[in-house]
Amino acid sequence: MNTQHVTHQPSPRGLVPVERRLTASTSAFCDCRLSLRESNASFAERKATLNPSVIVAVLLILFVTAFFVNDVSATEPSGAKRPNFLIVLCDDLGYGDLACYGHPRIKSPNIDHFVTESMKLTNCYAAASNCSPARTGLMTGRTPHRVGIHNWIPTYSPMHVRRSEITIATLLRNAGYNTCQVGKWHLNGMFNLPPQPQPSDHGFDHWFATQNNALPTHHNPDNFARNGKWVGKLEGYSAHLVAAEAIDWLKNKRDKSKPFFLYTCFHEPHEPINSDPKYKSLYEAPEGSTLPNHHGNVTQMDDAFGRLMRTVDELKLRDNTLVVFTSDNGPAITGRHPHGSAGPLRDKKGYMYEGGIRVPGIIRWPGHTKPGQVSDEPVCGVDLLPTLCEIAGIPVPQDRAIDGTSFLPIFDDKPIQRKTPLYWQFNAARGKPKVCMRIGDWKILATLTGETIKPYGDIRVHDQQNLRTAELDSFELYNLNADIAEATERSQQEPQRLKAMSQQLRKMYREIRGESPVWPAWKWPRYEGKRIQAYYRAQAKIQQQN
Ligand SMILES: [Ca+2]
Repeated sequence: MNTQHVTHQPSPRGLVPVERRLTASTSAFCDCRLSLRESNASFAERKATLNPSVIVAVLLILFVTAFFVNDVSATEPSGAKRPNFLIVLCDDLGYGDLACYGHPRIKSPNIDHFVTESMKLTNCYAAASNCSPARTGLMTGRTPHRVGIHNWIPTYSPMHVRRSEITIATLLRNAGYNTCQVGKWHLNGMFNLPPQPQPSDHGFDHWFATQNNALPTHHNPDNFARNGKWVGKLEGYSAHLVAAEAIDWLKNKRDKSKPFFLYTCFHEPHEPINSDPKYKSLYEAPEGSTLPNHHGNVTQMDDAFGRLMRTVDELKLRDNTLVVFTSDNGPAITGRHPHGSAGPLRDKKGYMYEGGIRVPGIIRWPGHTKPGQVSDEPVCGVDLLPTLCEIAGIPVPQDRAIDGTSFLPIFDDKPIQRKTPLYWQFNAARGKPKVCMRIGDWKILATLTGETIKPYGDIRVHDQQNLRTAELDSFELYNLNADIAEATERSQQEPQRLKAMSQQLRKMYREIRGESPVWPAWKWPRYEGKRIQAYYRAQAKIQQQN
């Protein structure tokens, strides 16, 4: 028996050995483990010369170990006492896309009300500037490049969150939580296909999901699967379909003897956008403008969020449920939908500047967060896993780098003491910088040597080689407290800070690059794009006929 060993064996339920769950229990127990390890070594070496006193000592240690194992299991908080976790993740909702974050037109009454009951984060970050990597960071507590999620994952791509990764859902399920994921998954290419792990393999008891976007649009999507079975064409709009499933699970399907972890991933307002006319009609715009569709899409999500929150109240779950509302990256702002907003931040989705990564973040946990409380402390998606682990009494995995830090101190208006700085990397990022790091008010960004990787879904051999060999090249430095728009580059005025931060960034970059896996070459079939284009062509034809 080696109590330090943590296995990497793949398992549908992941692995949290009892030994690991005990690591934070008592120092006395740690001492005991050490003694046991030493005793085992001695036992192996001296088994031919065992005497009764050694046997008694070993049995005594085993008894004490067993006592602590049982004791820790017995003293784990009971299901009823541990808080529930409800994570609500939007898709491409920018920092400025809600009324409560300053948008002048978008109507988001449910979220605006929710923020009055909650803590509002002004420095909340996604773990990346686009979908799959950001969701990877949220689920694993690890910076996504480390995990090998280098970019968004197209349908059928070999890129995926491997079985060897341990998600927060797996940790919570192993600790007795009932877990559910609804909406956009986007942690694999071969969604609902055998070669890659599915939501159930990454910790979810119940799931109702799409690989990426709701297709062909948010209206009447036909690409959902529920617990491994395709469900066919659905009627309605994605946000309400996703909320309805979450509500049904909360009311009728979950195991009410257990606390729950519900991960609700709305598709809105990611393209291909399609909003119910009742939400579009709330916005006046010139004929032909896509603004009502985009703004109405945020309102559509807001309405579904409101339904979900009302259910939490109806079921009297509010007081014992920690709710986190956030987004996976900044606004897309595309030719078809140029209406998203990053507020005062620079650039948008796909960039390393703040518009790509800083997002709305609202947390409600009655008795812990205060209504109307505002925190300016930087918090990131990778912090979710260590935070929920701390609340649930589960030690974070010790056999791998966890980049996030528990954000519990902010509930008491205290700063987060980070061992690992906030870090982002996207080799195919738009704009020049591909890597960045934030420490306190300061942010450093770096370009990379070598050929720029195109932000497409192909996996090319030389791109994979480039991921392994590119080095940090030139740097930019900003003080985000004084300059939220990243308008004034400060490296000339701060040479010492630039030197220290660039050295730290280089060290972290190389360590992460060394861990990141390489994927096989793969040609992107553009399956989703073809489906979406076919839908638009069919719609245009219908309009012509009318
Ligand atoms: Ca996204």
